[in-house]
Amino acid sequence: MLQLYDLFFVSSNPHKYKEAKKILDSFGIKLGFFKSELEEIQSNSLKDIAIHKVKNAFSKYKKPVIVEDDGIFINSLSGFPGPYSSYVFKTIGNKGILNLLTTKRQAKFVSIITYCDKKTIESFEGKIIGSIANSQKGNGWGYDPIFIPKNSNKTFAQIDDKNQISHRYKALKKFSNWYLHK
Ligand code: ITT
Repeated sequence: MLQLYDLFFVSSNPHKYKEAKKILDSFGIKLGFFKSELEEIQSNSLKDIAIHKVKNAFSKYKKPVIVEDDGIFINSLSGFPGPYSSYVFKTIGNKGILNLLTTKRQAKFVSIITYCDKKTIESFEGKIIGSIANSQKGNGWGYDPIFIPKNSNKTFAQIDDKNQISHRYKALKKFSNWYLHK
């Protein structure tokens, strides 16, 4: 069973896995899933957080793994919540974010994908620029109902092609290029 997969996504968040699996399928890479809450350090750097998480994941499963750390960075809030996006989502949520904002609504979503096997650790970054909606729109997970990618008037929760444009897609595309040629 386990050998059906090339590598494993380790995360507490099945939504992230489902999207990552679809994206990697399109590049011919078979991604399995270990649902696990990994040790998360506090840091201003998504990459440092992801590297810590991936070492924890590899030592747990002893198989090639990837982890992902994401952050939504809001310009008018000096990049908040950034690396604290998970905690902020669990505490004040989308409603709390909307209450903090006035007219300036530019934001970006960033994904760091970090791979680890016996020999290597490598990180890949994907970014998408956009803005925060005036209210929640659509039924997506996480910040999807409030994030509008640039050149669209719909939120991530309302569009069909999220997996072809997202921060996750861009990071995984870079990862795939590297992985398939290593
Ligand atoms: P891990 O176990 O993999 O760490 P997590 O959900 O805590 O899962 P992150 O820390 O990477 O993951 O995510 C930061 C927050 O951003 C978290 O609340 C996610 O739900 C949210 N998020 C990440 N990617 C998203 C996306 O594509 N759309 C909506 N919300 C997203």
